[in-house]
Amino acid sequence: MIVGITGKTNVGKSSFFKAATMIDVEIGDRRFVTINPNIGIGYVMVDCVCKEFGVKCNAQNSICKNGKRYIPVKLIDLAGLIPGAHEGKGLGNKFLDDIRQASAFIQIIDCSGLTDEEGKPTQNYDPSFDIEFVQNEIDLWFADIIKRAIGKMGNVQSKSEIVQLLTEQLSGLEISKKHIEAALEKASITETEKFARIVRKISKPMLVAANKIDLAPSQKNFETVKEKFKDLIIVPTSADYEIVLKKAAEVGMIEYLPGNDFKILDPGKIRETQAKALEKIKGIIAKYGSSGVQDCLNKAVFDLLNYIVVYPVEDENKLTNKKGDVLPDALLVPNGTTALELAFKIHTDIGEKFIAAIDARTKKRLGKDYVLKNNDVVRIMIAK
Ligand SMILES: Nc1nc2c(ncn2[C@@H]2O[C@H](COP(=O)(O)OP(=O)(O)OP(=O)(O)O)[C@@H](O)[C@H]2O)c(=O)[nH]1
Ligand SMILES: [Mg+2]
Repeated sequence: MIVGITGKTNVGKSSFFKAATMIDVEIGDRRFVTINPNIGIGYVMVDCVCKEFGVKCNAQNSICKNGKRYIPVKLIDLAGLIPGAHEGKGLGNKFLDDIRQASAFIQIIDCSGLTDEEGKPTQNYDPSFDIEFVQNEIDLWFADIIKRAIGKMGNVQSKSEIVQLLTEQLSGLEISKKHIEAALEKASITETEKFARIVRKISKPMLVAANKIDLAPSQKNFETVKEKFKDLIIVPTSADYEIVLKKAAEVGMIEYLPGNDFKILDPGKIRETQAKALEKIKGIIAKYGSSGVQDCLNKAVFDLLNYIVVYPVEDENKLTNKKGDVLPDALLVPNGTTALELAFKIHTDIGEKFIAAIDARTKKRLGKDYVLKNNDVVRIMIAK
């Protein structure tokens, strides 16, 4: 699963990426700074089950801090778009090719309205337009690919053949048979653009990060955008503030767990300019709950993609792996994953030797078709 960070040029995509991954990528107040995509690891945050079980974790594949589990998610920071990108304008098609791998998008908008549709400085610009044009560019690019795929299909008639051939042709776009079947319920392939739009929405859902929320005009625009796009998840963010907070935490100036408020550790040691900057950030957190970056990642994985968290262990009583690490791994799996599918996800060998799973809470035996629930802690029993 890869979450793509997309949007118009000069809106803060790379800043958001840096805020989420702390990888020092190039950021600049001009257009088309990013050309080749940046790939890195961000984290979703959940309440760890360690609290409920009253144990102390030795997290291995993830991080557990103060009862919060931070689970890795791959992120890709993409080159910026302008209207006409699908026809090659700006960085155009090259960019669009890089989005193939994304399973969901976080579309960053500049909520301040201080950049125009091409990412140049302006005033009083309506960021709603960006939400529309960016989706549109991606959908039109999808439509082009689907048109080409249909062209190659020749004279097929039956629905199952259409599904089969489209699945083959579009597999490189991370579009599955299920996605195609669901889209065909709503549109036929003769209405290519409509079909493309639907299949994109199903296969690569999108939420919006209303970024630069720290700038004064953003607050009014945020309300307008929310009102206009009631069917979209829209999260106010300040990528800039999140970077500042993570850096301040790194040097020990503040205590900060991403997604939460922060605490100044030694107010006597802080310079006045720093105190003022932190105070401004406090104001935004008071108003919106957080810097929003963590919230976006969580919503992308849990709301758009509908994933859940499960904790496989090798000893259901001690909740450990073979080495004795307590609750070592927190895995993200799609809602609907069965015990057997989890076993295969851990290792093909474990899948092949699967006998049953044991629920660590109830100690009950779970069959191969048991559908996992969020926060399940399970041991997989395998044949010797
Ligand atoms: N005030 C404010 N400025 C921000 C925020 N996020 C990004 N910026 C600024 O916006 C400008 C563009 O940031 P980038 O992260 O390079 O934007 P981008 O979308 O990756 O741009 P391209 O790669 O050129 O398409 C920089 O000057 C950033 O400092 C934010 O949350 N608040
Ligand atoms: Mg960039």
